[in-house]
Amino acid sequence: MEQISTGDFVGAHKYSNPGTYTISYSFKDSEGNKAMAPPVTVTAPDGTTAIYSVSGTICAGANNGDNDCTDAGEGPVPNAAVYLKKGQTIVKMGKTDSTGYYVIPNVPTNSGDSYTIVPSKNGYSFTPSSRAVSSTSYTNINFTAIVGW
Ligand SMILES: [Ca+2]
Repeated sequence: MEQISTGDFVGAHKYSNPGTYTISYSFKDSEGNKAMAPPVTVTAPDGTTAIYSVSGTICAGANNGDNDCTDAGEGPVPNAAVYLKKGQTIVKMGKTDSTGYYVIPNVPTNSGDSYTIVPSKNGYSFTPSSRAVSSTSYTNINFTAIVGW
């Protein structure tokens, strides 16, 4: 129960637990006259929780999707930047190691959040240029790097 004493109705309430809440408004003027607005139901979503690590490989030449760059025709692309984006916003960044593997740990997610992974390295273009990531698809986010662009 919160009370906002006077003036225009401007209020905020933070729910610390997810769930569905009913908000009721009542108003009282200086003479004690009361009025009540119809209740409103709101849903507070799950809080931000770090639940997964996004990972994959960036290989030159080919990338057969088995999360390494050691198959015939494949070669690792080390030190490529890997951006985790939500819309146009970069949320986190990783980098490929000497084997072409990258991992971005502790990706914050609410249910329904979706991200993209966008790789970048001077002198290369990537196929595909970005890939979607979700809470059900976050490993083997692999790319093939092509010299030049
Ligand atoms: Ca491979």
